[in-house]
Amino acid sequence: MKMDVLLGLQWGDEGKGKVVDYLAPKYNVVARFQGGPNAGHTLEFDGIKHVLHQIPSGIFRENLKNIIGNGVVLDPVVLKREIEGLGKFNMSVNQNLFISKKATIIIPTHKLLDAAYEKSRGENKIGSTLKGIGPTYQDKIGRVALRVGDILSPDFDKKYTELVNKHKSVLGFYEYDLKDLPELEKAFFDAVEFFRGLNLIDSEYEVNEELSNGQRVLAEGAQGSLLDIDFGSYPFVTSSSTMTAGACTGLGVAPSVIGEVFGIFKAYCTRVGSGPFPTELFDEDGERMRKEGNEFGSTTGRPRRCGWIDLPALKYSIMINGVTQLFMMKADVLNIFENIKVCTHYELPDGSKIDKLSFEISEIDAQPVYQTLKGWNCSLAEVNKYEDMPQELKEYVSFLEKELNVPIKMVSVGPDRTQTIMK
Ligand code: 2SA
Ligand code: MG
Repeated sequence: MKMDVLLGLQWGDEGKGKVVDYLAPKYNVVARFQGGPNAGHTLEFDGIKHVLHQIPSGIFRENLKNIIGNGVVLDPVVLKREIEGLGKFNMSVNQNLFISKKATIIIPTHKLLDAAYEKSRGENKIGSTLKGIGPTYQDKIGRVALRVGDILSPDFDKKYTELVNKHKSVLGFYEYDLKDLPELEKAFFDAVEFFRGLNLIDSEYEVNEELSNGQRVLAEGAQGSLLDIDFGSYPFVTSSSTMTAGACTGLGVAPSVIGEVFGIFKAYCTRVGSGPFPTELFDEDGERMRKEGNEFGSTTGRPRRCGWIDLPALKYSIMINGVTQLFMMKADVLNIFENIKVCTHYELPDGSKIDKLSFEISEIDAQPVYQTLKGWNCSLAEVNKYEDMPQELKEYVSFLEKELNVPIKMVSVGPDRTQTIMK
């Protein structure tokens, strides 16, 4: 069996959680491969909204294994809270949640370092979620991090103290106040105790064995391709590989095993945090998108920046990920617009046009060049199948398919599971 991969093609918050939950009945395993509690995957069904941060979005479907892979950075405190939260819905998470012993652990001082680094950047802050993501990946690559398997070792406290002492010296350099640390450490060690009772496994064997046994595996990406550590608008990126290749390293699966690559994008664009965003709207239209789309960070509550769809950026994401199917989300948010703009190129200060995200693009004042399409400007509440979609929406979909050269197989017309149109 091949492993399918589902990714966000923009700056995150494309609606990946909803799609994973929708597709989950077709799969036996859903696995997260990168990121950590910076993610906020929102799912809605039976009138209840759920936000998942570290647990894969297949958790609400019965008889489905959910795996947190080695590429993830995991905060035990957040995980404990998430599992306890699901307990309220009678979810016996422990039966179908499995965690890689090779995943990296976020410790309290990683969060303090995240805050200290952000503060030191002044005007140039990344807009990090302050969940400790960057400093934890930094320690992983620096070969000093703690991994999930380490919590089972009798040396865990010693290893922890060694790492904390390193962090304290850096925090001292930044003159960072450590007054909150004892309280954070208490919660951390409580959560580590809880963690020891979870299913800690060598997930690369689990995933590969499931595939060999003919089971269907879906890899669930977090954040988006334009936040990728290599290909995003560096340094305004997250610290993990958010692309298809990241699913291979983050789960221990060979590239030849990748099957379909589902690219999720919004019918417009949002970004939370700093960094270039060529189609960003600072006017009334941007405000209307934010309000209609409820565009506020599901982890931090920060207002998201909003703008029109950006085709050069989407083409880039499709290229680096090898996307085979596109899913367009939040079409209903554009119901309110008479006209819809699509950025087809960027114009450079010398008047030339490009449609590539070159190394220099973020340094240059690239202005979006738009093509205007007629909006459908009506409710999509009664739309249950593709044929029922207003003509202008069908034309928007065909226009994008032609430009992007990949079929759009799903159009989401509302947050609920049921508001999903397959083509
Ligand atoms: P970090 O915390 O080091 O990964 O931040 C680095 C950049 O990556 C962005 N980032 C995100 N962008 C969109 N959505 C994310 N998840 C949450 C959500 C975010 C939230 O689902 O809404 O609630 O604010 C996410 N996670 C990281 C971040 O904004 C920085 O630009
Ligand atoms: Mg999100």
